[in-house]
Amino acid sequence: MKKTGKPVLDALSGRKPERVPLWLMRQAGRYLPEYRALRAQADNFLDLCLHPAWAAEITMQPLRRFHMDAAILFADILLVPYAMGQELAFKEAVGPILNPIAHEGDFAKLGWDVAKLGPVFETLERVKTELPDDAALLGFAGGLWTVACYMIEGQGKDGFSKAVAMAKNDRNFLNLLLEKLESATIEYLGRQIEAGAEALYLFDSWAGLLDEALFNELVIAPTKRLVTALKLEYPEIPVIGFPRGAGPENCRRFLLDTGVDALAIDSSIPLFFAREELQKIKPLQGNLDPALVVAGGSAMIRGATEVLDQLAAGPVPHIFSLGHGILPETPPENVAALVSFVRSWTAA
Ligand code: 1CP
Repeated sequence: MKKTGKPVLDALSGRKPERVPLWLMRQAGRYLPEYRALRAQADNFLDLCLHPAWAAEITMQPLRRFHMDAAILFADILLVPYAMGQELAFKEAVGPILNPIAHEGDFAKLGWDVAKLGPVFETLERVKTELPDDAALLGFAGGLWTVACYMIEGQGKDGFSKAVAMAKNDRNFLNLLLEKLESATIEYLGRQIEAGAEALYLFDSWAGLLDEALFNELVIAPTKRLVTALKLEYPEIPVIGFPRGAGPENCRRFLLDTGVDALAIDSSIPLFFAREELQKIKPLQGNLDPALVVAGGSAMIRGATEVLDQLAAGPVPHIFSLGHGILPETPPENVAALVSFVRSWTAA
């Protein structure tokens, strides 16, 4: 098979690239002063996402500063509910606030107007023209369960108890919502591919709230349907799944059953399990603890060395990244030190 010249895409198709591919989850954003400067010019975060010149610039910022092997579209998982007509605002120091969907009456009001996301596709088209030849362009969406959590709860919340209660007691309603999210997300991701996304990322950040049976029904099954639909039309576009907090065994079944091309693992997955049980199935991405990049110094280098020695030294390609998003308080110079360390690492 021909190499693509893009280490991330080579790794995702199972070919071992010349160097360990590297990008960091949530690499664009608040820890970068150049992001904060642009953010200050916009009235609110939604405007920033829907302004292609700004969003393209923010997507490129981490690549200008550090030698990353991928750019990830600057947008948010909550743009899907926005295009469904759910009221959405991002409040400073609070986070996203949505008008919660509590019963069928609220549900009936939801539509789907993909044209509202036209600026997102334009962002991808712009980034495509600026991207270095060796960097891959990643599109993304939220996992259906995670997006449903925010739609039901109306905000980010520890435990998402209303959504979890609905998962246990009011499945008809939740199933309707997931079906609607599924068709919307398939169209949204297809349009991202048409606009230039070369691989897709599915953030199921709240997958860890579900027990095994609910994880099967609300994470594995919908992800499988999503991946199957996308592969039917775009068989060459790889998909990375991120069922955060799911735990080792659920991750294994996710990787076996959903059809994703690679699994992003969070920092709680033991490296030994990752290497022996998960990497034997498909390539992995991860999983340095983001807190170690805040700490920097020898703790960060020790953590990165462990990840590389365990996951990047063997025959299966590995994408080096974090176990969750980079934290806003991360010093950019620590990111620079991490990138240069990963670039200089060679298997012992
Ligand atoms: O004021 C600001 O600057 C807003 C902060 C911010 C940013 C920079 C939000 C609000 N979203 C984003 C961008 C974003 N979100 C990206 C762009 C690419 C990048 O940063 O590199 C991506 C991929 C996301 C994905 C996202 N949004 C997730 C999944 C990943 C994860 O972190 O688990 C989730 C859960 C969201 C919801 C969301 N949007 C914003 C916030 C603060 C949150 C989390 C709220 C909560 O804690 O529940």
